[in-house]
Amino acid sequence: LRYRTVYAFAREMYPKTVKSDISYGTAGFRTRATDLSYVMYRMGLLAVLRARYKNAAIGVMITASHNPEPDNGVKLVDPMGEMLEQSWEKWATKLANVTDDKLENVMNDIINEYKIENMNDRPEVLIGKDTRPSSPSLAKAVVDGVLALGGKPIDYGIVTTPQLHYFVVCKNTHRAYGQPTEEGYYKKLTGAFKKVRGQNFNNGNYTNRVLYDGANGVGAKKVKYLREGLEGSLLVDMYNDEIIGSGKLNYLCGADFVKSQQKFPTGLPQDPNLRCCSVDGDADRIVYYYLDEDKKFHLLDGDRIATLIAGYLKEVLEKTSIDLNLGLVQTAYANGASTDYITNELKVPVACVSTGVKHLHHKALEYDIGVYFEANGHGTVVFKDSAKKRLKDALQTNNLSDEQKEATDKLLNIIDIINEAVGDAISDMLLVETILHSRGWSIKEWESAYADLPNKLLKVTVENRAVITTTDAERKCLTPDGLQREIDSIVSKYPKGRSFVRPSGTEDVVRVYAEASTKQDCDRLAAEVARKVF
Ligand code: 16G
Ligand code: ZN
Repeated sequence: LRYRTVYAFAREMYPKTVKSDISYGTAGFRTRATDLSYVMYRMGLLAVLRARYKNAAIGVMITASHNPEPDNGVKLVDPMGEMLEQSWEKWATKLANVTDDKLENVMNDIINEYKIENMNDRPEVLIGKDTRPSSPSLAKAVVDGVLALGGKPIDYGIVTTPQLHYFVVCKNTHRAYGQPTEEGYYKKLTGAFKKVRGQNFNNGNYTNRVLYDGANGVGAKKVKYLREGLEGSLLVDMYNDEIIGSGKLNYLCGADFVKSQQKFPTGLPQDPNLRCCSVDGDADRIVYYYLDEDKKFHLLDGDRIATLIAGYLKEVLEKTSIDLNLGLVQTAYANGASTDYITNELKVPVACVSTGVKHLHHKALEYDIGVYFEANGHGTVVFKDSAKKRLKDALQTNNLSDEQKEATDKLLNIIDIINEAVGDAISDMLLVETILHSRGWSIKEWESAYADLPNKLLKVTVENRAVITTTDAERKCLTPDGLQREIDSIVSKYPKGRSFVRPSGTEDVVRVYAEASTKQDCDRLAAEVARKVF
């Protein structure tokens, strides 16, 4: 009987109103909020199937991240906090696009394909949403889908994407990772942060005040709670915190605006040399920046954060008695100067993978300690369980020198500042602040490690972007025939030139990236390559 209701309910309450297909891309489904109700209901169904198949709690996050306020989206979170496994993406796409009368068939196809037999189980589905005005009704659609199929929805209300990932991991590790509540999340992060910082809130050229651009979204709402727990150890000055219904979400502010426009956001005081950071609309990305005495804008993006973290972890690690391998994962968008610096100065191995968090995360898991960041500010650090165990065991042995003991203890606390489940703007901010404090660095000193090569990102609209296929972590084109040869010959004319093209996974465009030793060369290189793509 319940089964009949599932599909009757779908037809009545959440009919498929949109004819055109959508696809589950690198960031799940994302489109205009008004076109998403039936998709949400269906993702509620899919989450229950996935949870039954994995015998674990699954997450559903409703957000369109840095997109404008009228958009929304949805992504599923796997049991250990990863993005939905790739082989299920095609089922998500099928389920979203099938007509109402065939919905039952696709559901049965999934049940058969994965031999899901425990259809009477009542697994938990954790649901979170961002601050968009459309999010509550879309969350209700997910809840209805979960209930219709007999799952147990747990509505976390408005949370950041990384908070939801954290809750899912807590649930599935039986709280070994932390308490699956917001309070548990803040306590874990701030507790570890305060321990590492100690009683001296300032150090050298580091001052414990940061200007924080909340993008008028969930990242603003949540930092208010965090601040209380920090108890003055870090002063977070909040800007752009008009939240629900202001229409200002991500508008002229937020991490995506700052990174892609390479501009200072609206709403923050423009005093020189103040350390500023911006998060995006679901608080899974962060970038730092400042204005100098001449009002020149300086950006410290994901590449900078990655190098700061990797350099520091390497140093702390060397002071422990334990030999763990540390690696850094980037994408082709990482500035060439950062890659040179990591390889030649830090001497940390670097891997390059395709765009998208799941690729970076997956690769980072190959190291004992894997740091990964996209240039856009999404990233985190992952530690192998065996690595954590070795650190903990070492601390128990009592045969460490004081220095080794201190370093091991510090590293273990640092692990607790980090949200290993996924890139987390709030946790990344605490980590950056911890490192700058420990080094006694101002933002300028952090920046002085290396000089970014001038770089440019262009969008080119073509009839069919799928004709471009790539290899070698998207750094080389396979098709159309001859394109790569042309790019190679253009690039060879420019000192320190590098350029690649790839079809976007989130927009109907081809992206062209270029960098070169001067701004003028870089602009020319980008334009020349873009012309070949047309
Ligand atoms: C998605 C990805 C992000 C990537 C971006 C690239 C996730 C959760 N998000 O937003 O990591 O940088 O896509 O977009 O994987 P593009 O394919 O349009 O360049
Ligand atoms: Zn985001």
